[in-house]
Amino acid sequence: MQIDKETLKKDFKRKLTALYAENISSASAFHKYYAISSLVKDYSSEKWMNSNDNYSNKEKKQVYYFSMEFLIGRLLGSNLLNLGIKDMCKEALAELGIDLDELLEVEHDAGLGNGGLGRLAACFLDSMASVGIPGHGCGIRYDYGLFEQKIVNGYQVEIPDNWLKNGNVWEVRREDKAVVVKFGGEVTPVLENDRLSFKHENFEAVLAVPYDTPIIGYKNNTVNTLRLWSAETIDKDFDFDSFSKGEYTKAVEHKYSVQSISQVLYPDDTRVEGKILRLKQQYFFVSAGLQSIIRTYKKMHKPINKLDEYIQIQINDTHPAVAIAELMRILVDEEMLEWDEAFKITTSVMSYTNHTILAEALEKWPINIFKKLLPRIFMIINEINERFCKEVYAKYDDLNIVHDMAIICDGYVKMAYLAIVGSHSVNGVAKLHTEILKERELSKFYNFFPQKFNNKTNGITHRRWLLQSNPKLADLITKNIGQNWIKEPIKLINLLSYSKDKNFQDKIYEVKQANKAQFSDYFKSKHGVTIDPNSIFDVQVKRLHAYKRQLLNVFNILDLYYRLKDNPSLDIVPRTFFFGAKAAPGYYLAKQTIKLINTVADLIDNDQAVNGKIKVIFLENYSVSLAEKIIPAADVSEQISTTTKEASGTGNMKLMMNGAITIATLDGANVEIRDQVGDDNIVIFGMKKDEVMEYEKNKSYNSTEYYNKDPRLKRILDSLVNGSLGVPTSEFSDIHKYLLANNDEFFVLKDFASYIDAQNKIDELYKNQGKWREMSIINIAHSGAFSSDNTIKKYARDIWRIVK
Ligand code: 26V
Repeated sequence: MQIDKETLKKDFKRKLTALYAENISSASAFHKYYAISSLVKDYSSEKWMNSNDNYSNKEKKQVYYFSMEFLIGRLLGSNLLNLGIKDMCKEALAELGIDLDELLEVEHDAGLGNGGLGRLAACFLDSMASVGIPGHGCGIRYDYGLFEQKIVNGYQVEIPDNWLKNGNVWEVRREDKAVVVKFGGEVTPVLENDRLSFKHENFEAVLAVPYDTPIIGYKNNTVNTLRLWSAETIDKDFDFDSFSKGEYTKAVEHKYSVQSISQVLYPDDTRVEGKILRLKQQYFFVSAGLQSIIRTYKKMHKPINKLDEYIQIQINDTHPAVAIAELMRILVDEEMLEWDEAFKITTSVMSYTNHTILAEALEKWPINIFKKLLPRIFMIINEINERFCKEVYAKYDDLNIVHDMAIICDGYVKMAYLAIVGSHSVNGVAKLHTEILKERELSKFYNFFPQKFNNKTNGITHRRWLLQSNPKLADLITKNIGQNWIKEPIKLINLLSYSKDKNFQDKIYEVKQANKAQFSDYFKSKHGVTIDPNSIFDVQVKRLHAYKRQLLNVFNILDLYYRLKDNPSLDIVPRTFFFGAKAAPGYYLAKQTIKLINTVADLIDNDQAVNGKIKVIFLENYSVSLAEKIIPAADVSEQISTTTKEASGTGNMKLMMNGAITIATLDGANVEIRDQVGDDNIVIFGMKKDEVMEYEKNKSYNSTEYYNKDPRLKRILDSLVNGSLGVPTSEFSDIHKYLLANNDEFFVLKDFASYIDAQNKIDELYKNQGKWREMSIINIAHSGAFSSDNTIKKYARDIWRIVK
């Protein structure tokens, strides 16, 4: 279907009337947003249907990305872009007196994720559709996404994110495709015709209702599906049994207990809390997803033992790892396959991505909780474990190794081990991360299954993170190297020949300045605060975690502040330090760090002596849509995690793609960014991998030594507890204690001096604008290597065995 401006205008007016009985002059911005979005969905529907038909007619291999999180953000802008009708739509609406940009701002972010892992899933969906891979998302339709952050008196306050309040125009509820998921109860083995089967009784049955969202590929007619499951009681409102016995409240209680399964996204992305509800969420969507996949597969009338030739499932971290046991259950209990054959098929279908080595994030479930909630699944994992332990023993003849590798051990079910044993592929998300997994965290498994391990460095969709969020830069690029880079982002490399071109350098500067001015205007109108667009925009945006070391950034700011106080004529380029970060609601140290950032911001704001030289801005409620605003305006990208701790990072790639210069440790994908741009075009500091590992092994670090020998550190740390920051002396005593008495787990003090040097280097480089702009161009030129299109093609080829 070819849509032109006149058609769109007519359709839009009709839609507005059909939906709301309104015309343009009376409709609110939200109604106009909803009407245009509904129209965009209509326009994509035929392509969606055709893609589905095409997949089933041609019996194409389907990929399912199983993830607890999909951090989608807004969809109107990206859908218009991918359908190739954005400019036309903007003009058409303008002719009706409507500003498309205003409508884009009305959309509520779909914030169904915590951070990197969830956003990666969203980038992968966009790339699978755009590259033309039949790949779909499977997850949970949370009623509440990641909390909204408010800053009150410098502290984070969490507000529930009721994102569905005004309806979600993009989704289609498919009640006819609902399935039943069973929890609890008892399982008894019964012998039937010489075969053991398992009778499951007294379980709680929950209805899983799918909501489908179209995932539109970039100008290629492909529309894939994101299927999110919502939990409902089977009889909708109440349990009739209880109701008819006069137990009205019990009936209603049951309804709410079932709905709670898909009510809220867990906001903690590091520390595992053994919450039963989270395990319930995991099994809920995994079981629903698998049941619907198998049902569709069986409609093709293919033999069940060929499942792996048609279905591939990627499990995003260990959260969906119960999928391995659930598929075994379906194959053995329902499809009557023998164990060995079922296991071969299961491992051939499943693959697992690891996203962290932080010990506290490795999921393990207490056996008693697990067994009670998922009795049959537990039996299956037990069987997988026993067989695996036998193999390990046969190979090494060493019970200690068996103990270290057992899936069920010391009272826990270890999800990462299940994921490895039950998959044919285990991948890390950056070269360094994969090496660490192989060498240290999972070395025993690597020795046992070397062929399973591989690296897939993360990526980002350049459509959202450049084309859509930074149109000025995208236009400038196209003007100079043509538009091939849009379909083939690796072609951005052609910008290299312009890196020393004075004229192009000036243009790059103009674009950056325009983006900075635009951000400053936005911020002024929203918060009433003035930001100097001529200052360096120094940006650290990511979740708040000790290992990401926002504290190190704050310490540099305090040091700079003291230097300016001591020497008012210190010659530095004015700088605005931006932080955007949500802390997990129960993560005290992270929340105190937010208070510290805001305290330092106030201290600086209230000091005439440094006004106009430095400023600190805490960006409240950092989210996908806010990222799309700040990243195009950034000059400096802060990627300062303790080396070995950040599995990859993806913000680093987004900022690079938008021309920011990275200040970084050689951690995660920063290493690969350095390899791309070369040492001269990135500023590296801090401890290296081997050094960190050495200190950790020997436990030889002593943070107090650094406090004692560096007067700058002494001054900063003392200021936390001597009242000089303008807050009571007790306010930051726990941060102080964490760094000194508790020995600074992430080496903030150790890396401080080298970080200050690196920051001074940034200042020097910025003063040399010719050099700075050249660096910026070189970074943009190499950023095509980090397009998630490339990443996803590698998953398709190496893991899913799809030839493209
Ligand atoms: C872990 C947990 C632990 C249990 C409680 C809930 C919860 C929720 C999420 C997670 C996952 C944490 C892992 C994670 O987000 N890793 C990040 O993945 C990014 C994409 O691969 C990567 O760029 C980041 O470096 C990595 O920290």
